[in-house]
Amino acid sequence: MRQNLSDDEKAAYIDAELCLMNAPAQLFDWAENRWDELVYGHVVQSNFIHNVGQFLPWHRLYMRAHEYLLQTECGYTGAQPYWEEALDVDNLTASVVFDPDSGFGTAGTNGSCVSDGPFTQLELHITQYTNYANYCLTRETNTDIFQGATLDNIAECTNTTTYDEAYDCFQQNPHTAGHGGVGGTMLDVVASPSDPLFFLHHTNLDRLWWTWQLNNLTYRLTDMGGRNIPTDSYLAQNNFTYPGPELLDYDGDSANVTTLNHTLWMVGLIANATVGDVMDLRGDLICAEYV
Ligand SMILES: [Cu+2]
Repeated sequence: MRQNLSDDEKAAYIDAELCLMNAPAQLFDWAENRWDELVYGHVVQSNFIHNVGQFLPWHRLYMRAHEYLLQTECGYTGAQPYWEEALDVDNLTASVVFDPDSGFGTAGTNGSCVSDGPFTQLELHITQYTNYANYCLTRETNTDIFQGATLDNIAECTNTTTYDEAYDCFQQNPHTAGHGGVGGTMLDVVASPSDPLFFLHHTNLDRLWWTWQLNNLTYRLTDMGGRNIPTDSYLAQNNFTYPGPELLDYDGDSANVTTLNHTLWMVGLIANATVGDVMDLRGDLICAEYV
C-alpha cells in the first residue's frame, strides 16, 4: 500500500518548495515572496480555522492550494506527499524527513536556526502580530508530544462516529503530535506553515480524516458539524481576537454550526470553495487519492 518517494521525487518536491520561497509575490504589496502569501492565508484566519468545524475541510483545501501553486508556478509534476508520522514514533529524530541531504534538514536545533539541508537560514517574515518580521526557521523536537501520533491514538479517532467527535479527536492527539513533536516554528499555531514540514503533516492528517470517511462513505461524504467560532478559552489561550465580520460575514452559515455551505476562504491563492466541495477527496476540486 504505502508508497515511498524516490530520492529524485524528494528532490523535485523540495526544489518546488524552494521555487515558491524565491518566487515574487503576486497578491500583496508587503509580501517579499510567494511563500509569504501562502503562509499569510493561514495566519490571517488562525482564529477561525482551528477548534471549529471547518478545521479539517479548510486545511484540506489549503493543502490543495499549496500543491496547485507548486504545480502551476513551479513546474512540479508530482503530487503532495504526506509524512506517515506513526512510523516514526519510536525514533522521531531519525525520521527520513529530517535527513539533511534528501529531507528537510536536521530536527533539533533547540531554538537556533535550521542550519543544514535545503532550508538553511530560511528567512521568514510573518508572525501573529506583524508581516514585517525577520526571523529564521527553528525546530525543537519533543518525543513525548509526538506520541500523539501512535496508531492507538489514531484508532481512537477513526473509531468515532460523528464528524463532531472526529474533528475534535483528530485535532487533539494526531494533529498536536506533528506540531509539538517537531516544535519550534511548527509549534506556532499561527505561522506554522512557514515550515515546509507543515504541509507533509497536514496532508497526513487529511489522510486520517479520509480514512475515517472511507469507513462509512454513505454518511461521511456529507457529515459536517462543529462550531464556527472557537471557544472563549481557545481564543484566550492563543491570544486570538474574536473573529470579526471580515470572517463571519462570508462564512455562509447562519448559525454557529458549520455546514456544507460554509465558505473556505483562500485569500486569492486559489478560488474559494465550500466545505461541500472538498468533502469527497475524489471529486473535481481535490481530485486525489492516498497511496
Ligand atoms: Cu492550521
